[in-house]
Amino acid sequence: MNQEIRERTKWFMDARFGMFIHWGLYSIPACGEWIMSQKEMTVEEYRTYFEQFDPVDYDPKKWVKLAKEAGMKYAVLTAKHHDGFCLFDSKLTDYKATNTKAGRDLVREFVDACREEDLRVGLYFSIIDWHHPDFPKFGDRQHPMRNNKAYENEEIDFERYLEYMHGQVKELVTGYGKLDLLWFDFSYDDMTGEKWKATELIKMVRSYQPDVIIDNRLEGSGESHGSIATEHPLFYSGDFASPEQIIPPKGVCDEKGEPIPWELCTTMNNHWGYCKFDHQYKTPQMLVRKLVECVSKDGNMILNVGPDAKGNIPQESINILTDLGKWMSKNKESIYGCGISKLEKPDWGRYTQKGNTIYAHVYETPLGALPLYGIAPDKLDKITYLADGSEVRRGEAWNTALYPDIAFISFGEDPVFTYPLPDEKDTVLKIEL
Ligand code: H79
Repeated sequence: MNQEIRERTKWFMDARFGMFIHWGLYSIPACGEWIMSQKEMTVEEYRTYFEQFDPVDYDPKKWVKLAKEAGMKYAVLTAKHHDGFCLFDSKLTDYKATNTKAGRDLVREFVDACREEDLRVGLYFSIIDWHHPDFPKFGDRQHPMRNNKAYENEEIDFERYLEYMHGQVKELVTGYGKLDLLWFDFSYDDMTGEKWKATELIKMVRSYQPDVIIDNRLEGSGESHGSIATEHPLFYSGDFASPEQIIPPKGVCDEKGEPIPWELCTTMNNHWGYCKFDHQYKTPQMLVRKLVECVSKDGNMILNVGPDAKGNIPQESINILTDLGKWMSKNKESIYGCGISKLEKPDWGRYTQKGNTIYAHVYETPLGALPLYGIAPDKLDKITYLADGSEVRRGEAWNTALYPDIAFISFGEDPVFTYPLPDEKDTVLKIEL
């Protein structure tokens, strides 16, 4: 990874935890953000939602406060998703929030809210656009991006589309102050890199926003990291990899095996956009563990919410965020600025590390004393419960002689016996070497 990327992504790698917000016209039918494509709707049919859009409860300050209370350090909003509807006041289209009942630039308010609450601010921008007449929508019935039968006879001028797309990106990077992050989505098949005139696009973006962090999807997708994960990244390969709905088994490295910045993007239930019938939410405990998993592999997690048509984040999501916030308020030190540990992954949980401090995330009650694999007894300086700072007792194996190289700890009175974890949900030990 080059020095420039390392410097620009410093805040991002330290932040570790962000909020993704998928919101647009699709929150009205409430079946996820792909409904236009899945139902093979025409632009005219989908326009019904444009006529209906009236987010009376839109108050991005509320969203941003929730993110902050959950311990998130940045937030990314869909300025435009695949359906082409703009939450911002683009001069290049009428298909925008300004022309709906909302009557104003919703991106502007979001950006302002983030800055007010001291959150880093990012915008998601779909390079796919199902609304623009010059964007291809048909051609391969097997392909999710090219299966809208309504457009069987389409005749398009892709150059014209690119001019539009580049123009909108320019509006975003020139009209909203300093942006911290841009999340382009996504390349597929041969629609990648220079097909989007990616070099020209990135040059333009960088001329206005030299420090903005850019994802890798002008070249890659959820399925391929692109050349960012090789020894010779292209100019437009981006600053971070963006694995979607999966944590890579070993994080993300380049060909030399050097870690590169990456961010898991994931949903709380199984949809990005608001979906009224999807109540299959992950538990807060699972999400905490996924965050820890990312950090233990040098990555970030951006967790999605899909506000409803009025602009409210679903109560289920609010409850989850509140729980995450409780955990983070006690244990954030094991997340921010932390990364992969030099120690091997323990079978009872995870290690994260910052400098000489190890954070042991203990998931299971041990058989006897807890073996701190990889840490010799004489290497230990001090162990405390991160949640309250109280000291943790040294333990020992029943047959310590067999394990002279492993430090043990005990959760109770007797150094060799089993005790339940102080709090099964969030036992994090701070170990100073
Ligand atoms: O913005 C979110 C998604 O809409 C977009 N990227 C994230 C951040 C995205 N997710 N998946 N994809 C793009 C690739 C396409 C997946 C598909 Fe499907 C599988 C399209 C059709 C089948 C997912 C499932 C969407 C509809 C059904």
